[in-house]
Parts: sequence; C-alpha cells; structure tokens
Amino acid sequence: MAQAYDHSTIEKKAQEKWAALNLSLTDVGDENKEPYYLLCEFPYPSGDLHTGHWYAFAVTDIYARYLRMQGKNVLFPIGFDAFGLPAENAAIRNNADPKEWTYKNIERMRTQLASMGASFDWSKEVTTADPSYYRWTQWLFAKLFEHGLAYRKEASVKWCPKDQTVLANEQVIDGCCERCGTPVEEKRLTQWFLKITEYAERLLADLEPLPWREEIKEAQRAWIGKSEGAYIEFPISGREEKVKVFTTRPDTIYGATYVVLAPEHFLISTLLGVVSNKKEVEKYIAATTKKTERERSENKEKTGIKLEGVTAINPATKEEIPIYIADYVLASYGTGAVMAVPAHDDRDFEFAKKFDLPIREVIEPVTGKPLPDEQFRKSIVAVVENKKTGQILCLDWTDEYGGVLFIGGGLEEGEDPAAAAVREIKEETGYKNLRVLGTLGKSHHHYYAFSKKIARNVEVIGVHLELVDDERNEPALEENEKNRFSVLWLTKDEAERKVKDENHALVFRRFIRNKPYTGNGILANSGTFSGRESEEAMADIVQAVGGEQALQYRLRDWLVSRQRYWGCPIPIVYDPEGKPHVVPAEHLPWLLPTDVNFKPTGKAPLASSKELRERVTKIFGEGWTPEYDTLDTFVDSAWYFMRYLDPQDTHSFSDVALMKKWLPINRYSGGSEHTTMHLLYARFFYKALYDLALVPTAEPFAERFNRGIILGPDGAKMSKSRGNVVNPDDFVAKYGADAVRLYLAFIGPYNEAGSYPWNLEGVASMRKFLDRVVRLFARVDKEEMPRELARRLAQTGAKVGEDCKRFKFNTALAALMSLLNALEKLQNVPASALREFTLLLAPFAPHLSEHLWERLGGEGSVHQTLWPSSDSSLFAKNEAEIVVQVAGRRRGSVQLRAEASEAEALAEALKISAVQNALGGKEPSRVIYVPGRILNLVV
Ligand code: ANZ
Repeated sequence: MAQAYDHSTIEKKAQEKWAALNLSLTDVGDENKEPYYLLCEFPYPSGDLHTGHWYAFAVTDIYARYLRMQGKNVLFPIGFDAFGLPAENAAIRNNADPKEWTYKNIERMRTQLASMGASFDWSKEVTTADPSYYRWTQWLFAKLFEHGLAYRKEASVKWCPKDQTVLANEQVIDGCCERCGTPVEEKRLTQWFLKITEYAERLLADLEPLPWREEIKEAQRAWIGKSEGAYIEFPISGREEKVKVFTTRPDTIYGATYVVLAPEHFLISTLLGVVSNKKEVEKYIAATTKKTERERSENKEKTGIKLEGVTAINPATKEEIPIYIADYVLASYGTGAVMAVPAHDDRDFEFAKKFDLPIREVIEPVTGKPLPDEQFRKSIVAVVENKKTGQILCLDWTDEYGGVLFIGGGLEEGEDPAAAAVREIKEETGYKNLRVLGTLGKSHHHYYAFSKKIARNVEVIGVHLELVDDERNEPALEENEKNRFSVLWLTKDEAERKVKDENHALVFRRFIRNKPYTGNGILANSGTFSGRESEEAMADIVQAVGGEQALQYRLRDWLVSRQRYWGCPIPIVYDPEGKPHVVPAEHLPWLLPTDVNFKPTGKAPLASSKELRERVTKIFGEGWTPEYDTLDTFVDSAWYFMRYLDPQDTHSFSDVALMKKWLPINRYSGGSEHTTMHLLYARFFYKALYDLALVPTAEPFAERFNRGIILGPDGAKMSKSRGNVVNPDDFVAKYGADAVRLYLAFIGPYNEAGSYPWNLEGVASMRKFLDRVVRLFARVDKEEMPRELARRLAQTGAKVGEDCKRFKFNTALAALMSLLNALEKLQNVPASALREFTLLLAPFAPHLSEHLWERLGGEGSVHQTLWPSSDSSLFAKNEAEIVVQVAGRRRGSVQLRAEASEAEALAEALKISAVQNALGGKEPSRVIYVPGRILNLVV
C-alpha cells in the first residue's frame, strides 16, 4: 500500500514550527516548573551521524518530550567532546588543520541532529575545544593542582610506537593500541596524574545508595577493586632482607609452601648476587618483560623460576620454603610479592602442580547449615572414575532420598578412609576391583539423611578411586537398603549437573576438575589456631605473625598527560629550577599554540611551538619553560554537564545558583562502554570539586541508564571494519525520521544491557503503523467517547507513561499499537479519542503527531500540551463488564461500577453504535438490568 503521508514535508514543517516556538529552549531560571535535567553523553564530532548516534539521542529524546508534557522544565542539552586523537590523525593523514576538521564536522552534525527531531536546547551548546570552555578546564585543573590532587611522577607508561603517544591502560586492548592495533611498548616518562585513588573509598561508599542498575554499580566496584587483607613479612634465611607480601587470606598462612616475587620486584637485583642460577633467572625476567599485564594475568600455563640457593621462612610454621619468580605475580599490585597457598588458591595450585611443590590443606570446608539434634559421625565420599569411558560412578537415590550422589558411607572408628571407600563401593554397587588415587583432608557437612530420617553433622574424607575392571558381585546390602537406589555411570558433565549435594560436589571439583577449595572453613594444620573458623581467626593470625591489616585497590591514579597536539594545554609552567607552577587565572585560557608541527616525532608536538616558548618567557621571564603535554580528553568530559547550565559565563565555570537548582543531574543516559572510565572520572572530578566547595552535592548523577547495543543486520557488532553499518539517512529518506525513531525505540528495552540486531524490514513496518494512524484519522467523528474507550485510553496513557519512566519504550509502543488495533475496530472514531492518541504518540513520532494535532485543530504545539491525565474513577476496582443485548442478541459490552444505576448503564450502552443500529432509532420497550452482569434491551 502507498504511504499515507509525505514525511519530508511534514517533518520539515514541524521542525520549523518548533524552532519558531523555541520549543526546546529551557529557561533555567524558571521558578514555576519543576526542573528536570536529562543528560545524554555528548558526541565526539567524528563527522557523520550513524545509527549509534540516532540510538543515543533520538530515543532519549522520547523521554525529554514526555517530561515536557508532564509539565516539567526540562533541560536537554547537547555539545561536542571536540578534542582528541581522530582529528589529529586525520590532520596527519590529510595535512588538514585539526581545528578546521573538527569544526567542519560539528557543523555537519548539527544539521544531522536536527533532522532526527531531537529536541536539544542548542542555546546551551558547549564545545570542549573552544577556548571559552577549555579556559575553565584549565582553571579546574589548577584548583586540583593547588590542592595536591594533580601531581607529577615518573611512570612506566604504555607507548604506541606508531601513533608516537602515551596511551592510558584502558586504551591498550590485548597488548595493542586501541586505535591503530600496533603492539604497545613500555616507556618511562614523567607524567601528570590526578589522585583518584584518594577518593576510592568514597567512590565505593557513595555508590551504594544510588538507584542505579546493579550491573553498573558492580562494574564500578570491580574497576575500583577493593581488597581487604594484610601485609606480612617473610624473612629471608640468613639475610637482613624480608619479602613483604600482600594477602587477602592471612588465615591460610600455615599452608604457604613457597613465596613468589614479580619479575620486577626490587629485591631481585640484590638476591641475584647470591643465587646459583643467575643466568637462567635473568633470562626468565627478560622474557616476561615482553608480555603485557593482561597477558600475564590471563589463565595461561604458569611459568616461573626458582631462586636457587636462597629460601624464605614462613613466619607461622618457621619452615624454610623456596622463593620463586613468576609472572603471574604483578609488580603493580599489592607489594609485588605473594605467599603461595596452593591448597586454597587457583593460581598457586596450578603453579604447584606444574613445579611439583607441596600442597598443604589448612582449611576444612563446611557445607550445609547446622540443624537441631544432629548426630555426629565420620564418613567418606568416594568419587570413582572409569578411565576407559571417562564416566563417574553414581547412585540415584531418587528425589525422595537426596537425588543423585557419589558413593558415601560411614567411617568406622580406626578405619582407613581409603579402605572404607573400597568397602562401601563393594557393599553398594558390587564392584570389586578398585585403585585408590588419593584422599583429601576433612570437610564438614550438615544435612538431613532422608533414608534414615535423622539430622547429621558429618566429618567427611573425600577419596578418589579408579575402577580397575568391571568384575562385580551382587551388592551386599542390608535388607532395608535394597531397592532404595540404582547404580548409574554418568559423564563428568552430567555428574556435575546432577549431583546437587554441596559436599559431594566439593569432592568432585577437587578430584575431577582439579580445582582447589578457595572458600572459608575450619582451620586445620594451623598450630594453635586449628579448629577455629578461618574468618574469625584472621585478625589473630595477622597479629601472631607480626603482620598489619591492609587495604588494596586495583584503581590507579588517573594518568592525564598526553603527548599530543589536539587537546587542552596543561596550564603549567616551569621555573628555572624546573619546579611546576600553575598559569595564573588572568592568563587563561592558556591557548593552544598554532605554530606547531603536529606530525608525530616522539616528542610532544607543543615543544615545536616558538610562540609558546616566547609567550612563557614574556610573561614569566628568562629560563621559564612551558609544559608541552595536553590533557586526556576524559578531563574535558569530566565536567561538561556543569557548563551547560551557563555556557557563556565568563566569571566562573558554572553558575552557583543554577548548580544548586539543577544538580545532581536527574538522569544520565549513555553507553555501557562508559560505565567505568568516564563515569568514574566524572564522579571523582565532581567529588574533588565538592571538597573545594565548588559544587553543591556529593554525587553528580542521581540516575544513570545504560542503553543496549545495536548490532548490524548480521548480528555482529555494527562497525565500519565489519562492513555491516546501516546508514540511517537512507531509511530517513525512505520512511521518515519518525519511523526510524519508532524502530529504534521498539528494538528492545533501552535500559538493559542487551544487544539488538538491526532488522532491515523493521523500519518499514513502523512506517506501516504510522500510515495506519493517518488512515484512522479519516474516520474521525464527533461522537461522544464511550466509557469503555475512555478507560482503554486512560490505561494506555498510564502504561506508556510508566514505561517511559523506566526507558521501556518498546513496551510503551506495543501498548500504542494495541490501542490502534482497538481504535481501528470502531466504525467512527471520536475526535476526543484521536486527540488523546496523538498526545500519547507525540514523544515517539513527534513530527507526524504535530501534523495530526493541527488537523484536529489543536492549539499551539502538541509538544506543549500536557499529557492526558487519567481519570482515576475509570480505574475503579469494582468495575465489571456488563454485556449489552438487544432483543436477546449480544451487541457489545460496557465497563461499569457494580453499583451503577440502570440509567447510567443505559446511557453507556447507547454510546455503542452496534446497539444504536440494532435499535434502529427506536426506544427499547423494556429494559432488563442485572447490575454487574447484563443489560437487555427489549424491542
Ligand atoms: C595468599 C592466598 C591464599 C591468597 C589463598 C589467596 C587465596 P585480590 O582479592 O584480587 O586483591 N596477590 C597479591 N598480590 C599479588 C600480585 N601482585 N600479583 C598477583 N597476585 C597477587 O587478590 C589478592 C590475592 O592475590 C592475595 O591473597 C595474593 O594471594 C594474590 F588461599 O595470598 B593471596
């Protein structure tokens, strides 16, 4: 069917109307309306608007429009995160000026953004590369410097040899430069840092009360990576030096059977003088420096080397234990040294297996919860492997008696656990020939024995056996045990899935999956601490071995200097002694020089500027020198949302009264890729300013919503390199911006971490929906609104509103579609119903709704009209559906309160056109009304 309206005319006209009405201009000083600050992450001006931009802006715009219709004073600004590498790389490639390149792109994007009908307030636009903006980035940096939150230190940094620049850790992906894919090298340079680590604790604590989705909070917690533990010193035999380790499990110290140093550990150079295998050690160290941290922490085959001729002393057991160097220990975390407890740590376990080091169990696991009236007994759990088939011997006790289990049984006083296991297997399964492969230390299990109807506290020894052959007798069972279970062999994966008993699962995991027990439990082989609960004894153990409690964070200070051109110049100058000073405020903005060679030379491009050097000499005197680094663009974007409030302010970075009124941001809508870096940097920056009494609240964002990801039509991530990019412009041209907006809103829940493939038919079907809406308008009628329809509209309005609040635009649209179906069933559609429908559709399809609003004779703009308020009487609980019959035949139904009078029922029924038709203009001769049930009109 042909399209029912001409979208290009309608959309253009609507946009002109909005501009003339200043629809999205926010009077930030308005005292009458409730302020609502809706923030979208601002874009990098890469040039063309792609599907990702549409998804980010057009869908969030639905909410902006909805909020305005709620009577809120909505601030919905936009700007450009305009500094950064791509401009510079384009400049290097095409010999263009990065500034020109950037501002040309901004121009283009402004037009494109307007085409999607996003109701941004352009009067608040900020562009981070404007001197009027970066002047305040510099001012804020200076404040942080003055308060000791910005500092310099030499650091080993990731260096991209191709881009000739330092990279932040997070710009290194799998050991390669995020931008160009070149393998990254390490280089030591003096760098600027911001002290985000000083805020680690508050960044964690203040996260708790925020009503953000748990996955976002969890990602931030993981990034901060707080660990509570202890520092403990392990003396080196016969020497002064000690190895200080950081451990989160000091309770396991009696099981520490060796010590490991990171290859970069400072003690190694001293110890190399006394070890007997110096050459091999040096070779190992040289090999590891080629690997990145990520490669080293990945679960690869463990490597390492023993320091021959030196030993450490375990301060708990006083035993001499070997010292290894291994790259699974990182120099940058904790103390760069660990006490290795192979029985209770995965990596130590793997390493010990490989280097054949002793594995000493010091934690006895506890499973189940203590029950009343427990009987104590000792028992074994036997995991029998058939190595030929790879299967595991199990007993199915049926659900009544505990489901599928391995072989279990009592251990008699003085009996050897392995012998007991063999005995039990014979008794229960008849298998005769078994080989014992190993036994485990004790564990404790509280459970209810269904077969005996008693609660038990068992001390369990795990036994690992191998079936030698299939020879088998009739199982020797007591009479009452017979037929209670059946013997079965399961594959390892089946056994893992089916055996639900925690204690049995533990034995399986250790023997079959070869994984150590890493949880808490009861201490064993731990001197006077044996028998105590591991968690409870922790502090006492730390004290006994002379350790100290410690906190560690994975978070590192934020490296903010970049040896690049297109960024905010760091407002620092050096005196003739080389001491840094901030550039005084009267010299801000500290302009980015233009006489530079921005082609990479390995030196910061600003170092080539004659003007910058002369500027410094002129202002500060002979011998003074400039800082040549620029700031990481994450600094620019750490505070832009404050500038939006008063972007032209020349006296301050933002306005104090407006910040009081508008902060924290009500809702921040953005991409999940910014959950950790940008969102943490912005929270830190804001907190630092809060401490300087520059902002009004401790947190900047009341709510944070992350949108899902749009995939290409092939289901893979949409990207230029994959060639599966969908260009929204083609769809806009063919179906109109409204249809594209609707499609993106419909593709999946916006506030969930899903990924949704672009379906090429999807936009067309949205357009069909809109065409149906337009066709429906041809059936407009002056008819009064039947109560049932009013109710339906009110319900849909409430549902659409609720869904919008949670960013579930997909289900909101589904409700509108189902409402359309209902309206289409009517022969004549009351104008009042169309009016309400148009209002509900307005946030989603803003252009078409504006057009339809005019057709209905609506005043002003549909977007300046209030959301239809739902009449609560329509939702009265005790309503019932009353069937309406004319001459005994059903002609429809009405929704009425149970106590509604006959007159009310009749009035409602007469609004139904089918009823009117059946009556044929006559009065009913008799009315039979059963409240809550039926209304029968006799003719
Ligand atoms: C002994 C021990 C026994 C450990 C045990 C764990 C389990 P998180 O929780 O991530 O902070 N570790 C310490 N410093 C390290 C480094 N520089 N490189 C690699 N591993 C390091 O991890 C802390 C645990 O990781 C520490 O506790 C230490 O191993 C190891 F049953 O000490 B543990």
